[in-house]
Amino acid sequence: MKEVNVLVTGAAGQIGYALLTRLASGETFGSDVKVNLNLVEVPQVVSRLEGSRMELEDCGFNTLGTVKNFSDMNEASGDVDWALLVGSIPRGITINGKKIEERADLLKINGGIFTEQGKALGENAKADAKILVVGNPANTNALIGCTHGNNESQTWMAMTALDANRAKAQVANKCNLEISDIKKMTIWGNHSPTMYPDLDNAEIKGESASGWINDQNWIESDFLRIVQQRGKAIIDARGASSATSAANAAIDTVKATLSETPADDWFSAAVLSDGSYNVPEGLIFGFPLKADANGKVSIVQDLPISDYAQEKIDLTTQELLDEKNDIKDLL
Ligand code: NAX
Repeated sequence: MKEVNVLVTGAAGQIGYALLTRLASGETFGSDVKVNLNLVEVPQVVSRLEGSRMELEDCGFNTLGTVKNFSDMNEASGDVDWALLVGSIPRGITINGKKIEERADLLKINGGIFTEQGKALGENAKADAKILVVGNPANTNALIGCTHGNNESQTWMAMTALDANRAKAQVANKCNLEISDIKKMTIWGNHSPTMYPDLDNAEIKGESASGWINDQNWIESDFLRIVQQRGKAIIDARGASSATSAANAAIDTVKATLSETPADDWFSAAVLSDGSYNVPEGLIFGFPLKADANGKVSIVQDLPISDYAQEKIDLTTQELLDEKNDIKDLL
């Protein structure tokens, strides 16, 4: 059997819990691939991972390989093909007597984590490793990790697939469509309420989604607001943040890069900007992406951007520039 080595940080958290079985079951990498899991947690809770390891064993998956628990990224990151960086310090936690509420503080604390994780992955993970950052603030955490990884053959992404899935679900509900009728959903920019889900370039049965929907008022008010605020709505309803849908989106992102993207579709994630669409170079920015047969990810070029869309893209660009400025001493 072939093997794939997958590292997951924050593995004892709620997204981690929802993610592990789906990574190990054969659903993600295929029924002919053994999945070796390196689970990483902070020292205080690393012992909980033993419970996750036992549960994985009890699932009886043919495709489950080794499961190892770590609190040290250098030890965990050796020969890794995939790293799913889910662990981060949430807003509202109290550290050294101070409640962390400000974005700048949150960015700096997580920046320290992603500096170390980036270095470890750059030095120890495989040359063609892919790294998906889920932990928030995901784009800027990925920028810090990618900078310190300093390994150009590795691919860093921040997750926006959950936002893309949320956008598709809203359109499907509105138009009474199957999810599979909706293709080419792009989330431009930051994984934050400034993200811009693009219905002009999304397609429904081969036509522009905004043309098909033909209700600009719904698109600019209800749709945009619901997608941008969906994370908060789930916290309000559930008393906890999205976990199943976040884990699902991480699996979707991994799968999207395992084979060539179909000609009539693309996928959404944030990658290092190369200046495409006039986004400043050196931001981790949500773009429309395609993977080739070798899993190489590239940005879909030459999409039309309306004045309205450009305004929204400028807003999310500015937020990412501000975040980058907040952590400039970590780069
Ligand atoms: P939990 O608080 O349940 O779990 C986080 C886990 O990370 C904890 O077990 C913690 O011990 C661990 N951790 C913290 N620092 C670590 C480090 N340095 N190394 C290894 N592990 C570490 O949070 P959960 O609900 O699982 O969410 C995880 C992250 O995903 C949060 O930052 C959250 O904001 C983010 N999200 C990102 C989404 C996206 O679309 N990009 C959507 C869902 C989610 O909100």
